[in-house]
Amino acid sequence: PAMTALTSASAFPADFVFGVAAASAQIEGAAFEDGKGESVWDRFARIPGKVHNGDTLDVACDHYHRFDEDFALMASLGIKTYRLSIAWPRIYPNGDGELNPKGLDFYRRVFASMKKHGITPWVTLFHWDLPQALEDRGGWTSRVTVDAFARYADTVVKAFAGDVKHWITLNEIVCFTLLGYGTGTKAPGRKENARTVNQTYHHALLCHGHGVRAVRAFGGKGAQVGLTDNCSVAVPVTEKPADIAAAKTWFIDRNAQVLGAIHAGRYTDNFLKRVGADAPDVKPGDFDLISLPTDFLGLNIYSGTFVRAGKNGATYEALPHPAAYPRADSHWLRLVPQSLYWGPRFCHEVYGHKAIHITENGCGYDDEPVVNGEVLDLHRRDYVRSYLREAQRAIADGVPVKSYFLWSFIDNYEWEDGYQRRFGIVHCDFKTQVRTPKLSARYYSDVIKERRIL
Ligand code: PNW
Repeated sequence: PAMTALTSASAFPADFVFGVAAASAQIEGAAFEDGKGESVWDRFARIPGKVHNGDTLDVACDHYHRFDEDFALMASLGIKTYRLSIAWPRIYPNGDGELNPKGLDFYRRVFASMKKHGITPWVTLFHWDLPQALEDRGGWTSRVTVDAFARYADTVVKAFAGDVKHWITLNEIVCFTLLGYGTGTKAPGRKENARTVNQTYHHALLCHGHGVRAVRAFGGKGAQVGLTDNCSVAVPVTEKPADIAAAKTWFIDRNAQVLGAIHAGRYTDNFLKRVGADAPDVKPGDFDLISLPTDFLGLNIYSGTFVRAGKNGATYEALPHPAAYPRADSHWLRLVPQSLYWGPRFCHEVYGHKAIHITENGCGYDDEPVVNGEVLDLHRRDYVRSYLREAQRAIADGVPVKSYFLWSFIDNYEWEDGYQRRFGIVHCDFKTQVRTPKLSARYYSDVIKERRIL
């Protein structure tokens, strides 16, 4: 018999969106051009020992000057949807105060170029590049930042309502709060107490609310808005009911501060009990803003934690990954494709989201040389393929996963790991700025064209 029949490769729904994602600070460069203000990352990168190799964001992929070329390449690969972020310090160099018209001009040119190349933008309002001037006034520990964000969000949504229909308020609250103000591994690199850190979360939640409010007020007809969260994903060790129930309880506990609070319209009793005297200050009306209805939930999912039913009366047991468990080069990036099933499924079951977008998924490696004009990143091809299969399994089980954005289009500034850690499906030579599609770009391009796993 002919062996050409397709067996396991089922198609994605007709309206499923495939895209790629990136963030302003990581790709644009031009860190001090056309009136852009300093961001906390511009400052942090210059503190010795904070970023691998002392890499700065000054040039990055020089996307600021090469966006048209980048969109042409994207279009040639059949990529029709691109998630980007707007750099707050380009629009308001001091966070609030005077508007920088050249900042708006830049994104106007970006959206025009995308339109020309048939690419639809999905826009994140804040992807970690806080204006340093606001940090100097307290940063995320202060409500000054909330007021400034409200104004920034209004300005951006008003300016680009005609270009953008999908808005993401904030990217990964935990990364710029806990990691920026608690552990200090990300900008601004502060090490504050638990109470202060909880307050930064609360301010971030308020900004999310202001983002939703801004899109409702100025986004125009058909505009959609949601948060992108990197929720902690629990994967049951077996798919027996007891392990699934344990995983779900761990998931609810671990995500109480952001997703749980937004959903409940207040901090839950469990959460308040856990944080005790370190609970954030909440002003009357805060949660009216924070829990404004959204249109979707964005999830950045790279990995997951295995959980099983607890012993001796414990509800659950979360397991550390043993050293031998496969991972990418980022220490936190264990290869757990089932996270793309259980993450969306638990979000859907627990919070009832009607549309879930995978706003990031991908993997980073340090050593990916170009050989005969191609990076043979079979590791990334395997990663994408195995995670996509789990997204498909979620869809088959009735979980409303509506899109998949691969992180990232091009190798870029991987925060404290600098330029060494490569997440792109397109290789970037940071000396020459030459772009070279990797094997995974060809693979993903075929998947998008055929709309099924290949
Ligand atoms: C995300 N973790 O960061 C960010 O949204 C991107 O800007 C970043 O480049 C990408 O993923 C790859 O790192 C994360 O510790 C940082 O689990 C840390 C974690 C997860 C995501």
